[in-house]
Amino acid sequence: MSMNKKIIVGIVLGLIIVGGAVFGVLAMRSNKTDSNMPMPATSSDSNSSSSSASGDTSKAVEATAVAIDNFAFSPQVIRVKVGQKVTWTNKDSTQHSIVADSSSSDAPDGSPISQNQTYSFTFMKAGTYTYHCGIHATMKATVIVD
Ligand SMILES: [Cu+2]
Repeated sequence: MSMNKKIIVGIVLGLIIVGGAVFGVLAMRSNKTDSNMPMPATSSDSNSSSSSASGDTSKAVEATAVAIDNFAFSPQVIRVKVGQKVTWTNKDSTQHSIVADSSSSDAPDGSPISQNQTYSFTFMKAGTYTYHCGIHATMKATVIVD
């Protein structure tokens, strides 16, 4: 390789290194401005999935069977007709019970049931009956009777 070629190669390499450094600085700067851009988007959907403990009554399911599974009533909100019998089946190894929030002869007030046992109650009066587990107060659900 001649002297001139070595100089040219050196200049070219030098330009590549300097150019790379400048490009790198510019890239870092643009990354910094980019990282500031998405900030407003993160605070947009904070309250998208809020539901009350007893369930959204608009999600009522026409059903007369309710499973108690993994410390939850499912479906959480059911809709039945006056005179229909609702049966709860406990799928958990833990005991649960079905107790109306407002004590009344028209509303269920069951004794604890063990795994695979059932409890039934016939609703004879229209109304919205919120209930809970007598053992685990955080387990809540609703029966709408009409
Ligand atoms: Cu329970």
